[in-house]
Amino acid sequence: MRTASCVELTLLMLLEWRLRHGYQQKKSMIQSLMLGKVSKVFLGQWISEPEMEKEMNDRYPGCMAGRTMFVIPFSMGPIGGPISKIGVQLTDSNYVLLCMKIMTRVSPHLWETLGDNDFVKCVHSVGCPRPVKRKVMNHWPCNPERIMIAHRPEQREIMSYGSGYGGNSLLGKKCFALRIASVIARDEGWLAEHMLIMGLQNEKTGEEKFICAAFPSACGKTNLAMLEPSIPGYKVRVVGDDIAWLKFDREGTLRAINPEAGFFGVAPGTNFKTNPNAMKTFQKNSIFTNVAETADGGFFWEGMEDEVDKNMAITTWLNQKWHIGAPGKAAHPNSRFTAPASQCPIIHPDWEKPEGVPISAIIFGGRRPTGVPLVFETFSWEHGVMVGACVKSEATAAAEFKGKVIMHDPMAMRPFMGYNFGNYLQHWLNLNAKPHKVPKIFHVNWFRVDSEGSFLWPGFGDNIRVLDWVLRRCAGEQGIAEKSAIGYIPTKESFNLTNIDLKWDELFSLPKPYWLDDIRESRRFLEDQVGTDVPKTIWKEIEDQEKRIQAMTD
Ligand code: TSX
Ligand code: MN
Repeated sequence: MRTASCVELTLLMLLEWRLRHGYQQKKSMIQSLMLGKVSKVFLGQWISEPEMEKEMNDRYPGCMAGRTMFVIPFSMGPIGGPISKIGVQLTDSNYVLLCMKIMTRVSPHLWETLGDNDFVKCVHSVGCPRPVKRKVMNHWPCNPERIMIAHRPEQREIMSYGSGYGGNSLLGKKCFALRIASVIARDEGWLAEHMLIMGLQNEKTGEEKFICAAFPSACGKTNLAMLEPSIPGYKVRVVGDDIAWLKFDREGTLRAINPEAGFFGVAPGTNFKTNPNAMKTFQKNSIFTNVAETADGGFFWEGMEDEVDKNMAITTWLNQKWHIGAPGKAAHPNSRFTAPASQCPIIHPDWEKPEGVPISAIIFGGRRPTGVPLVFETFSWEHGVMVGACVKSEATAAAEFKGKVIMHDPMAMRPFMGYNFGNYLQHWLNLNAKPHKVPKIFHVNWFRVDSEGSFLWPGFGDNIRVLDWVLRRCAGEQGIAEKSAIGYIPTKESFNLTNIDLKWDELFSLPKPYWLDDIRESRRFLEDQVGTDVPKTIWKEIEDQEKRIQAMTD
């Protein structure tokens, strides 16, 4: 039993609550903690220890009865590395065990170095004791009505009940490497972020630069991490596609490791055109979840229509007979591949380097159909942190909304924040100090459309042109950028446009009314959701940006 106190609080993720109650709550996370009830704020839900205790006692006693419990010792990051951390997961799911063996470094040798309290404690149960009372669908034991994913950040503990799927059951990933790790990182002076890591080597000079990029879901982060450039000039290699742990070394260089050992990627949309390297990665030793199956035992999902015989008999993820062109979906939209990173043809040779790779640029982005240009460079670290705090993206609509909505997803961390978002922003700001050489911060948008709704930018392999400009800015190249109200914008002459036809002016236009509305809406978001915890520096950046926009010529 633990005693209750105001600081001992539990971060709760109740699935149904996630998106629903967002904009109503006017209190900051800290204020709502005092109410002693679960607060339904947008940036994470919190519950008091005694109430948590009650919820747990309601679920866990006897929850694994009749099942095999597995004990999984795992390392996030290369075993023994200076940035790596150890976890132990208990689970009654063999699916979770198999996925954890791909996604993390599972080794019995971890017991040899493990102390009493230097590991993250992860407990998981599908919440389906035997003999089962309900019908188990498709051999998939779970308890969806009672799902509860809880974190005790101070105790470095994770408790997951009722789900047997993905991020809610593979506790090393979102729960540990983002929610718990962001709290450890705050305490220890580093960052745990929802970012890809990739290397770009200049083929002429041999010089290589590494970048990190954070995007909300449905922006193609995995596709970007494994980019096949459409033009010569760079060799692209992936270090990680989802999570980065970033730490300044003694020289003040920011270094990143990928704490994971595999890719847990969204399957639909992945094919030999959009991501050939992912396709080659999961041809063996991989697990597919909620995808469809072809009659010859292969995998299938939406987006693979050109890669499978059109007469092929297919069984959907719900075990129904189906064929290409038939109504309905073959695979669940959130179906996944789970594949070892080591099998990726463009995995970086240094991807397991214990001290990480040096980061030259941080890129934020979102799915922004209107107003937001292809790329801009922020004015400073502080301006970049503000831009990151205001990241928004078009999301597939929640049940109560019609069509698509633009949702805030600050730093792409909205569902993964382990502590107060205002304090998190202050922690970012504090890193710009003494020996630290902070990287430049950029914002990209691959998804701007014209008045007919057609994409203005070809995306995919052509994104290398954007990264080329980013790296040239990092190298200090002058005369390739122009100052605007929101940041530095590339000059058309400097940008590599060989063999593409573009509506450049439309792609980079900055409509004054749009941007005025945007900055005011962002201010309202921070006021409503973070309140008095927003750092003064961020308010100053917002004010300055509004003034710059006001001064724009219409
Ligand atoms: O992943 C994407 N990226 C990043 C690639 C490195 N997608 C897929 C998003 C869903 C996960 C993109 N979709 C990208 C992109 O850069 N851009 C777009 C939009 C787009 C879609 C199709 C075309 C052009 C742009 N063109 C044709 O289909 C011919
Ligand atoms: Mn992710």
